[in-house]
Formats: sequence, structure tokens, C-alpha cells
Amino acid sequence: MSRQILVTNALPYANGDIHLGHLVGYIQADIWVRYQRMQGHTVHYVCADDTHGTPVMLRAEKEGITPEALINRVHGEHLRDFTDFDVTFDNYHSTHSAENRQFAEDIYGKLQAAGLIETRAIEQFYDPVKAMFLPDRFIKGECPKCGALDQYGDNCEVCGAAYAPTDLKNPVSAVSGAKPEMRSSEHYFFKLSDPRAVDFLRDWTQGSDANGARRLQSEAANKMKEWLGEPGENKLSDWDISRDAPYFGFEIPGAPGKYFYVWLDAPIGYFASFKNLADKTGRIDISRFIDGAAAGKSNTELVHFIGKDILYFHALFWPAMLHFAGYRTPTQLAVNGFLTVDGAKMSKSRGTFITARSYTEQKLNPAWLRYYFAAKSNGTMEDVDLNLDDMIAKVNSDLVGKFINIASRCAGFITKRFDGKLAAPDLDAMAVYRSSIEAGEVARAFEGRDYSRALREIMRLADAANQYVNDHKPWELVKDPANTERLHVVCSTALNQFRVLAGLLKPILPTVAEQVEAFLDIPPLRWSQLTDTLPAGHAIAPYGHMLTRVERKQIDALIEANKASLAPTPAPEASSRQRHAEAQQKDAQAATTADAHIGIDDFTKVDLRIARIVSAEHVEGADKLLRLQLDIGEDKPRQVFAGIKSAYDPATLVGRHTVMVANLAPRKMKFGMSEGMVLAASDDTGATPGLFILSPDAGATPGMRVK
Ligand code: B3M
Ligand code: ZN
Repeated sequence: MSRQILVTNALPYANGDIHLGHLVGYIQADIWVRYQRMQGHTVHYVCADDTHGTPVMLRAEKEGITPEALINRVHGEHLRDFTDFDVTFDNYHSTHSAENRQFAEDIYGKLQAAGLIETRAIEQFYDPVKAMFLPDRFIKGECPKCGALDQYGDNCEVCGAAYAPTDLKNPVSAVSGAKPEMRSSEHYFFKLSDPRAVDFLRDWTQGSDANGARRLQSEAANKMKEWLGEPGENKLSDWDISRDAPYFGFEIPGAPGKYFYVWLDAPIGYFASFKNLADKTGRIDISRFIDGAAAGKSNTELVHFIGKDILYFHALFWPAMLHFAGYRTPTQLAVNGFLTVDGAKMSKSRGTFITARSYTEQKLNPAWLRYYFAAKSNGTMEDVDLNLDDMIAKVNSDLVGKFINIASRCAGFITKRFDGKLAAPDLDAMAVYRSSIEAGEVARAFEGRDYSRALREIMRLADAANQYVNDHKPWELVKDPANTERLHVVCSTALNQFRVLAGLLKPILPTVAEQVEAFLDIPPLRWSQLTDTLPAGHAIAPYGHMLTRVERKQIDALIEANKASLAPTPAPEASSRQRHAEAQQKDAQAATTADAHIGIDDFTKVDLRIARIVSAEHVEGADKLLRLQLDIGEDKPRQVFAGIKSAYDPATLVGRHTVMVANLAPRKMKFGMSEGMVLAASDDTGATPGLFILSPDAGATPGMRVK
């Protein structure tokens, strides 16, 4: 039966660039959408910019433009970036739109009618110079716990403590530098603590959609259990949905000077974009997708792809808003983890905070990233690690070495010897393909967003094709005219296998698949045709190269480019951090503190050793690195590149003892292999500049374990 699915991606905030961390979730969604369409299902795939709130307002002010001008510009940039990575929405709209205002007012009005909106006065920091209330992240001061200077109003980046902005010592406004005062103001709340809401959410978060699939992945469902507490317990607090003027957003009907908090109207933007699409095409009945009663009858689906940092908003606030306003609730939340690069958090100074823009400007092929992200996506909330060397190896060996190679080895014979026409393939050799597709392994893996599993099966099939070519050796068959017919069949069979592989890979690599379709001169591949073969006499086009290998130097250039583009103004990062922290704070409110701690097992995974610095020297062409040889009691010293050049004269290091991580995966750097890492302290806030490597007390010898 043909499904009808409305698919959304989280709406990127209209302040700051799309980076590879964003792209994980967008690529995962786009793959799923393309797969569903290949199966013949109807999918509407929409997104929009999330435009409201203080960060956009202040950024526009800083740039001397209106918020509208800022969000228009960013809209263009975001859409271009998605398009470059083949993330192809049917519509890319904005939360600052007439449709969104209309839906927001409607939902709010219905929640009010249901008795779920309440007002009460709250005390908040106010900036008397800017004449505005300050969001937590726009207040700075000294950490109440460790005293670190210049910390934001919600948590300390030095000691990690979480607190309320009112706990900060000597608070100042990050906007004007003024000393904030406490002022009281009336706020609007969505009564999430209402027993109706709690009961509904307890049920909804653990439940399944009409087809029996769970709405939340098991990790997400478990998180919700923690957040909601045991039956009878009520851990949810009411949600503050208003902000005072000045604020860039929608004024609340009947409440002059009060605006909807950005997170109230952000998810509503999904529906706004969908309505805008429907109005443009005139062919979609949106009520069947979004109206509570109509959707119940029509079996349509609503699937949201989001990152795990915004789970709280999508699994609690959003379904509750929808349910009590008479709208349909989501069928499924597809939650992805964060992106790490080479095992670490993305970092601007290391150049691993990689923007989508820089990637295409450096002329890297988006297909490489789509392939690698797919290979690392397993449908869970686990973080995805972009290991740069592994990406190079995977793309080159799987995509180029196994997949493209099949066509490049066989196409020439067909073109030169057989006038571009295929023979009927060897059906015995096609049987492994046929039975794999009939067994449905790849299809099930795509459906469950376990693209990594899908690719394992696809690569098994690619191996079979290469084995077939190796066994039959067309390059030898061609030498003897008696083998002409055999040569024809072998090459035709391999190209038929190539066709099926291209079909299986098409959700992940749409552009490559299109090139294959042009080369084979076939209409767009659909899933149901993958058990077919091309008929004898079918003519193909001459083979042209489709995909090149990745070179390490291209990756190095990308990293360099992202170091160079280090933004001089902290604005975009600060605001995304703010929003991230807001979500985390919500998280922390209800969750236990377990997540902030690691178990001893996690710690003992890190093999820390006493190291003696045997030699230290400058590295030609590197402004930050020293090359160290470290003795940790092994046969020969380890080479480690350490970013400590700014702080140490190499001569002073030789002979010293320090501490190194000995089991860090070796990393190939521009200047050679780095086989570990030296530990050094630094003050991220910059208050105390410098880098300080560690020293053990006298008596510790090379190779001793630190634990
Ligand atoms: N704009 C993500 C963020 O800014 C947020 C997602 C909205 S989805 C409705 O952190
Ligand atoms: Zn602190």
C-alpha cells in the first residue's frame, strides 16, 4: 500500500552557517525520503529557517540591518548549502511568515480555550541601558562555584556547574555591559504540569503509531521515562512561552508587548512550510496530514528528523501543544546524535568546525560526505564520528574501488566491441542480486534508518560483482576471437550488476545514480525494478568518469580553510550555544545527574602514561606544532605532534617528564604520523593566556600508568 508521509528536518536557526554537524541529520532525512519515493510512496519533505528570538534581533542590530533583512540573507545561504549537498526539500520556508503566525495564533487560542494557558509574574534580570530583559546566555559573571570569570548565566565552562543567572557573582549584561537589575514581569505559561498533559505524554512517549512502529527510539523513550518520572510523580514544570518586548517574533494576541517565545512557534514552522507548499502547488490536502480528526482517518504519517539536543522540545512540548489544540501528533521522531570529528568535539581552533560552504568551496564532492555519513548512521541516537582518514579510506575503497570500478572495467568493451549494445546477462550470476533484493535486507535497513547495515549488504553485492569480473577476466577474453560472445555476456552481466548497485545506492548518492542512469540510458531507477535486467540489444552511452578519489591533501586544505575563517565576532557561536544550552538546561531540570558523570570504566579506557621527552623540535611549515619523541618504555619512542609551540622553547622540554595519552588512534598529519597526545592545561576563557604541560612528581618513570 502506498504511504503518504510528511517529513521534516529541524529548522536551522537563522543566525550562523550550516556546518557538517547540521548535515548529519539533514542527510539522514534526505536519504530516507529518497528511499521512500523509490518505493513509490508519496513524501512531502519540508523545512524552513527558524528566525525569531533575541539572538537574531541583536545580530541584526549589530550588523545595522533589520531582522527581516538578516533572515532573508541567511535563508538564501542555508538553502544554497542544502542544495549543494543534495538535501532537496520540496519547500524551504520561514517561521517569520503569515502561515506561521496563523497557525501559532490558532494553536495558542485552542490551548487557552482548553484551560492550559496561565499567566504569572516572574523575576528576571533586566538590562537598564538596553531596556530589555536578558536571556540567561546574555548575562555574564563569576561562577558561583569555582569563581571563574566571564561565565554565562546558565553554566560554567570551567567547572561545568549549572546554575540560575541570579546565582552569578557580579553579573553584567553581555549586551551592554551594564549591571542588570531584577525586575518583575508577567509571563504566559503552557501548563505542562496539568495532569491531563502529564498523562497524555506518559502514554504518547511510550506508544506506537498506527502501524505498530514505536514513535521514539528506545533510548529516547527511556529518556522520557526519566523526565516524566514514575506514574503519580509529576516532574514537569510549566513552560514559559512568552517574552517581553523588544523581541523579534509574533506578538501574542490580546497581550500587547508580549511575544511568543521562539521555541513556541519554531516547530509550528513545519506546518507553515507545508501549507505554503500546498498553496503553491494547489495539489495537497494538508488537513489529512495535520488535522487531528482527518489525519486519524487518512493514515497519513508525520515524521520529524531532529538532533538529540532538541528532543525535549519535540517529545514533550510539541506533541502536547498539538494534541490539546486538536492537531495530529507526530508518527515518529527520528533522533540523531552529535557529530564528532576524529573523535573530538568540533573545534574552531582545530579547524574541525567545518562549514558546508567551505566544503564545497574547497571543491570536495558532497557525495563523499553523504556516503560516509550513511556508513556511520545506524538509526540510533549515538554520536557520529567523522574520522577523516577513515572517510578517505572508505570512499576510495568502497565507492571508487568497488562500485565505480565495475563500470570502468567493463564499459569500454561494450562500446568498442559491441557497438554499445548489451547482451542478455548471465542469470546465474544475477541470482545473488535477485535473492538479496527479494529477501529485503537493504530495504528494511533503509526503512529503519540503519544505513550502515544497508551499505554492508550493498558492498557485499559489489564484492560479488568484482569477484565475477575477476573470475571471468574480460581483459583476457578479448584476446581470443573465439571468446567474443563470452566477453559480451560477462561485460553485460557486470553492467547489470552495476545497475542494481546504483539503484540500491541511489537514496544515498542521488547525483551519482543520475549519472549512472544517463550512462546506461535508462529512466530513473525505482525499487521495484531492481530484480529486472536490461534486455539484450539495450544500448548504453560511452562511459565517462563519475567519481574521483579523495586525497588527504584535499582534507588538509579543508581543515586549514576552516582555521582561517575563524570568525572574529563571537556572535553566531554564542547564540547557538545559548540555544543549545537552553535545551540542555531543560534536560538537566528533569533528568538525573547521571549523564554528567562517567563510570570508572570510561575513565580506564584512556591509557595515560608517564613519558620522557627524548627530543623536541620545530616543524617546518607548522605555526603551532612541535614534534616530540616520547619514551614510554617501549622499544622506540613515539612521535607526537603537540600544539604547544606558542608556549615552549623546544630546548627546554628535552629530558622532562610529562603525561601522554598512549592509546589514542594514530593520526596521519601533514607532517607525519602522530602516535598519541600530550596533556596540557589552558584557560579557554583566555583570562590566563598560555599552555601548561603536566609534570609528575619526582620518581615517576617512563611508561608508568597514570590512573
Ligand atoms: N532552531 C535548533 C537550534 O537553533 C532549532 C531547531 C528548531 S526545530 C523546530 O538549536
Ligand atoms: Zn565554575
